[in-house]
Amino acid sequence: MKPLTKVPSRTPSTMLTRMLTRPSMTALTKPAMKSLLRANAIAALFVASTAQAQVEVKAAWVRATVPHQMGTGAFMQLTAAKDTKLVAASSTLTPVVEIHEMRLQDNVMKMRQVDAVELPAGRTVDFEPGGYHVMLMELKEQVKEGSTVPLTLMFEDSKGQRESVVVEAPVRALNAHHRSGGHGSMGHK
Ligand SMILES: [Cu+2]
Repeated sequence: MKPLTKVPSRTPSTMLTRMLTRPSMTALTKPAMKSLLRANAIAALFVASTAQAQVEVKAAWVRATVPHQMGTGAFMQLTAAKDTKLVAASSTLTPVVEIHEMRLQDNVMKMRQVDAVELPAGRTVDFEPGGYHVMLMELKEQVKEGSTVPLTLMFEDSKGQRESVVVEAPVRALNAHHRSGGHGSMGHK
């Protein structure tokens, strides 16, 4: 697949900016996103398979990094129309993207990779600091506030049908929504 955009981009296109201001990001049902995808020569098949997106992605954001920081998290709210799982994530920012869960274990916040996150029908599942997150690893460049990070989320329903949803996640400051135990500056791997 051809990269959506060069990342991090200091000057997201006006189209992206418009999209980002929308409260809801069922991205591929939006005409703007469709034309954006076409403009970037993403395969037509990809658009077709996501035309009736079953998962709504809201409030996606990525935590900004400090220079030389290797990893950061992407956070969002996912609501599936029918029982679905998030099974993979990818980004043009880095080839190494994993789904992680953070939880308290013996009084220590620990992070582990998970194969999938269940999205029961109609229930919003929060990806947030201190919980589930999409981990962007082996970063080559600083992820700066004001830029956006393209994320492709791959979902699979109970019949094994897959669909992907692309979102442009704005980058927010390091301390945004910060909780103790957040791992924005934690080393990884
Ligand atoms: Cu992580």
